[in-house]
Amino acid sequence: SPPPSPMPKVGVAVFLLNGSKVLLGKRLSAIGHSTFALPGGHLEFGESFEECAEREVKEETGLEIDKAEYLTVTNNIISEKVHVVCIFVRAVLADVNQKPETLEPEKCAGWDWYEWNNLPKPLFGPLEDMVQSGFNPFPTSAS
Ligand code: 8DG
Ligand code: MG
Ligand code: MG
Repeated sequence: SPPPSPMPKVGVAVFLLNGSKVLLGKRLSAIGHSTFALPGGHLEFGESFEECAEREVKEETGLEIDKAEYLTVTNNIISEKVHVVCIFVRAVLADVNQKPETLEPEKCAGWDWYEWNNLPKPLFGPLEDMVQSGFNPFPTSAS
């Protein structure tokens, strides 16, 4: 029988907003190695976007989030083998005193807060495309 056709995956990425800052980490995964990206991961069977956002942020940073809310979706054809439909969600910290931990050191060099108007470089491709298009994740105009 022919080899199975690859299928697009569903990703969920989280703009964790803290004042006018967002949480980013330098990726160590093959996809987007050394670029700065939002916490997030793949949607599991039966999950809502908000549940996936909560779970991935917790797994990757230890942080508890609140007010998870759908923002937008992008279609990311990253390579011949990687195609991810990415759902972007925003959220805030459940407890503003919580500090991010690097819980998946093989996938991320470390998390930090960055001013929306002074983002680090290079950003992960799909995130860079959104910033270039003028996308702003803040509810009003905190940035
Ligand atoms: P998992 O095994 O924990 O489910 O997945 P992961 O290893 O945490 O996946 P990921 O690569 O961090 O995220 C899944 C996909 O979501 C990623 O390959 C492409 C897409 N994606 C974007 N933009 C962003 C972003 O800014 N951050 C993250 N984490 N993923 C993003 O298109
Ligand atoms: Mg993950
Ligand atoms: Mg991830």
